[in-house]
Amino acid sequence: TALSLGLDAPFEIEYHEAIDSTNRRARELAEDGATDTVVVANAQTAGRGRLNRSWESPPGGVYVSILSRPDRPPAEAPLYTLAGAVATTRAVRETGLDARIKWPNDVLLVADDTESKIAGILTEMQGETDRIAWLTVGIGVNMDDPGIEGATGLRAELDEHVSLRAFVQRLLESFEALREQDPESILASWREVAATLGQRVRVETPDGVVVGRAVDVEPPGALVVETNDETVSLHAGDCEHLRCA
Ligand code: BT5
Repeated sequence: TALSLGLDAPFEIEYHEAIDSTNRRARELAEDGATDTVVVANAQTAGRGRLNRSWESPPGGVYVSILSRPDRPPAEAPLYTLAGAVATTRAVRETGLDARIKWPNDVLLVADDTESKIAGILTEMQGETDRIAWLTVGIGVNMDDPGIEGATGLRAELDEHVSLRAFVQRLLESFEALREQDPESILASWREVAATLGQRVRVETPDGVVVGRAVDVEPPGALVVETNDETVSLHAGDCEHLRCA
């Protein structure tokens, strides 16, 4: 129940001490007809990343899945990933850390020449022909260092204690405010906290590898990259920031 975290939100809150995956549970709730529900867990035993990858989810981290039924076309689903990433980045920045977004779904801490992943977003949805039937934005934020190369956690970075409850509360409020906004405002907020824009990038897309300079993000969340001879819009892929290039 919401009482387990004492959260105050315009959603139904379902809390689990441990669960396989909050996104898996949100899908189950959606298939049972639920909406506007947030599944929160203290630990996951089978946390999911994109493309069948896994998400390390030790106890004490933030594992949240927000289920809703936005009245928008399925093609706009990527906007919710961007909104989830902006909300997460804002919540992390409020603790004083310099968080930025790596397109499309990573939240990084940027210090000197190193980037460490502190959070990731996984959006899953069911589309109908002209509208989204249900959509889950899954957000994982590390509290402790998960012990993965290139990853870090809030408690590992901050000297003072971070209240999990207060953090999740801010995250939900921030997401709630963003998801009501029009696509252009979401993109504008995204640009403000992007790590990727202006960088030389190497993006592995389903159609091959693209190397160039990331110059913008455009609806519904595509990365615009200038290569040597053309400008391309990438709708999905794994992005790597290239240093010293
Ligand atoms: C993501 O995938 O970054 C999306 C992660 C979403 C997790 C949340 S937790 C709540 C909800 N319920 C779920 O079951 N999932 C969502 P991707 O971009 O594919 O990154 C996954 C890759 O990041 C892995 O292959 C590892 O290399 C790395 N990784 C795994 N666990 C990590 C962690 N805790 N912190 C940082 N990096 C991690």
